[in-house]
Amino acid sequence: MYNSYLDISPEVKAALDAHKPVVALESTIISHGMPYPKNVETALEVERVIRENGAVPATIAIIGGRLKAGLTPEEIEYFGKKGTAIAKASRRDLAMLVARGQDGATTVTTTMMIAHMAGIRIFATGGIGGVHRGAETTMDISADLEELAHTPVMVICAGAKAILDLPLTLEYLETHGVPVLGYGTEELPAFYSRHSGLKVDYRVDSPEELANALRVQSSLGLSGGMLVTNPIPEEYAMDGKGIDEAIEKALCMMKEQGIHGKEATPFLLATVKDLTGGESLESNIRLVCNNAALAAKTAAALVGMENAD
Ligand code: PSU
Ligand code: MN
Repeated sequence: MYNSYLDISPEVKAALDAHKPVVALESTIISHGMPYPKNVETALEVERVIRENGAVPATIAIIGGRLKAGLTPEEIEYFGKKGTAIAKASRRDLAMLVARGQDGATTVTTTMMIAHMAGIRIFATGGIGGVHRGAETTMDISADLEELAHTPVMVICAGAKAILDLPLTLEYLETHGVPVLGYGTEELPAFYSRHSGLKVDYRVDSPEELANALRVQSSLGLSGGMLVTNPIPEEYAMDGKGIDEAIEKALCMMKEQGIHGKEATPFLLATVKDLTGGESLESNIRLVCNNAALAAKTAAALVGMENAD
């Protein structure tokens, strides 16, 4: 699909033209999700994991008003260093940032949009946005859920953080027709934890099964995305009280400080990280790499099936 505002990097373009596997990655996780320089190290490591598993990484961002699919290591360094000084770009921000020639860190929403424009169908990240706790009064529901309802990209994540109302997030996804798949599990993982006590819609056990599901969804002419929830590897999981207490405390602090809107998620992420120390950051990095490996294998399985057709 041609879009005059889109720049696909030469490596990503060559891979797409040759029907080779490509995996999209977001940039908000770099600028707003982790501190510098760990964010840059992680972004580069995630790209390496994707290559090791047979796919080409396409980190997505907005730079000087251009939509980018595929960043150079220098561009990743720039995003990591500028951090939260870069605008967090959701769907409503896209036209204004492009019109003004500004930079934007793409969330799950805008990464899905730009991946779709570029012809990339699989996207790996850490956690998605969802329905916030207290949404019945704040109406804070992430645009990520709406994007999953409309844009045909498979998002591979580790579930959603318990800063959100997970049961309501599942209800919202059901209403909007988004399949929630569990990789090797019937239970919805909750980011740092492998457990939430909630059920996914379907358990899926191989990259081939994921790729086939995406192919069928597309062949059926269904327009939305698919959400794959891949539990954090056992050895990095942080079950139990520490993380729950940190989340409760972060939610209280947010209320006290009157933080809302687009600041809510970055505030909660940073506060939970501060309260739990470096351990949660390390878990976060490991789960993103785990998702990147699964995404690369799924992208490889997808093109394998298509090239055999
Ligand atoms: N959840 C995480 N890590 C993240 C995000 C969410 O555990 O980095 C980021 C993603 O970019 C996601 C965005 O798309 O926050 C959601 O923001 P909001 O809740 O404002 O829609
Ligand atoms: Mn929000």
